[in-house]
Amino acid sequence: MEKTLVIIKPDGVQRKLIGEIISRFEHKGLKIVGLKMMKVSPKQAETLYAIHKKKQFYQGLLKFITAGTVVTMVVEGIGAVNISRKLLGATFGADAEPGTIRGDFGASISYNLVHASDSPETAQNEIAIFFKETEILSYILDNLKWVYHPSEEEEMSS
Ligand code: FUP
Repeated sequence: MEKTLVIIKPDGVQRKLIGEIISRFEHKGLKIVGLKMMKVSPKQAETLYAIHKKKQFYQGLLKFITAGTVVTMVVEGIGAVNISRKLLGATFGADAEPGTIRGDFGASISYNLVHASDSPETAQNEIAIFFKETEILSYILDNLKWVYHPSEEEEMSS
């Protein structure tokens, strides 16, 4: 089953949006299989944002993600990566569509509340930055019977 990494960034925690943001993922039908509060270390931040190392905003990005408490989550579901990106909306709240997390709660052109991996491969690497295997749980949510059609069951139980 596809998994992705979601981070509620320091601005999301400070603005008391933890519950609201987690609800978006739960209500969509995705399953939270890993969850913790933490402070991102400089090393974790550098690994997470290695792809942006040459960008002019890189240092600011490191400063922002390490600036305060965050919530990290592993979110699971069929197409979890793609669905999570859609739930987030465009990169900055000022551009993001209403109905998305960034569109509903963000007005900034630099703070953007939440991170989600941009591909299944990236997701695997990013999950490993923040979670040990033993911190990712496998459990049944009975309501998934009403989230997915029976024809999707095989993927659901894999
Ligand atoms: P997203 O995938 O929507 O989170 O955004 P990107 O991967 O394009 O960028 C990663 C992070 O870099 C964003 F969360 C915000 C930051 N960023 C800037 O600060 N300035 C920019 O011009 C672009 C991105």
